[in-house]
Amino acid sequence: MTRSLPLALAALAAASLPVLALAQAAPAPATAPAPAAFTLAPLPYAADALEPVIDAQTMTIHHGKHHQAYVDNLNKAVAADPALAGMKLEALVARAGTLPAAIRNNAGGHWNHTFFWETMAPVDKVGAISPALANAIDAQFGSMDKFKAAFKAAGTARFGSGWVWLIVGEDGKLAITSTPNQDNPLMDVAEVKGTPVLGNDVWEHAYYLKHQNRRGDYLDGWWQVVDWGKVSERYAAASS
Ligand code: MN3
Repeated sequence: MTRSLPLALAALAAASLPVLALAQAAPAPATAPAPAAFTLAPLPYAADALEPVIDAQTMTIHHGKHHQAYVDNLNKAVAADPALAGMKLEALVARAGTLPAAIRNNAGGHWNHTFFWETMAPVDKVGAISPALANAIDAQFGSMDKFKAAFKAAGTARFGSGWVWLIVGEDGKLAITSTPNQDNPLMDVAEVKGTPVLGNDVWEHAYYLKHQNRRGDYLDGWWQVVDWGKVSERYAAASS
């Protein structure tokens, strides 16, 4: 006697066999390879648009080689661990300390550089700072000049490679902080956590072709291409 399909399924379930096995018995449809989880967005301006503050060759190598490598290596690291499939970049960054170093470094590298490109604009296109952010900087640091001096001090004091940040801390106040390598203040491992509103890359690859060892010169000139309009938008979102 031939059993009906529902009965056969019930028998399979009763035997604790995975019902999925039935579906897998059918020929799998031909599918294209899954698209890479993460992709490199084009620069939001031409590679020479930040000249003379950041030279075109530095921009081209920094975006097309360094940032591309973080994206490629992040995709490889995620593909090697099925538990991470489909996770958003922000989720990987938030739990970086619990994940392999390849994820921490390359997810951080991808997030940080995307944030960095969007922090800047050509000198004649940077937006104005909002009164709310200008007032908060004055209240926290004394003045814009004092803030810039403290930001430069944190950037030059970072030993080796890393980043210097202006964040809205967990107390809602502005703070300057610095992270090593490709860590950032959103990571569970950050010494000082918060929401970045401004960040500068102090890896040598960000400035060496133009400034060689003079990181301070790079940090001084960089203010000319900081898009305070964008930074103010982030501040409004982080402090609302
Ligand atoms: Mn970099």
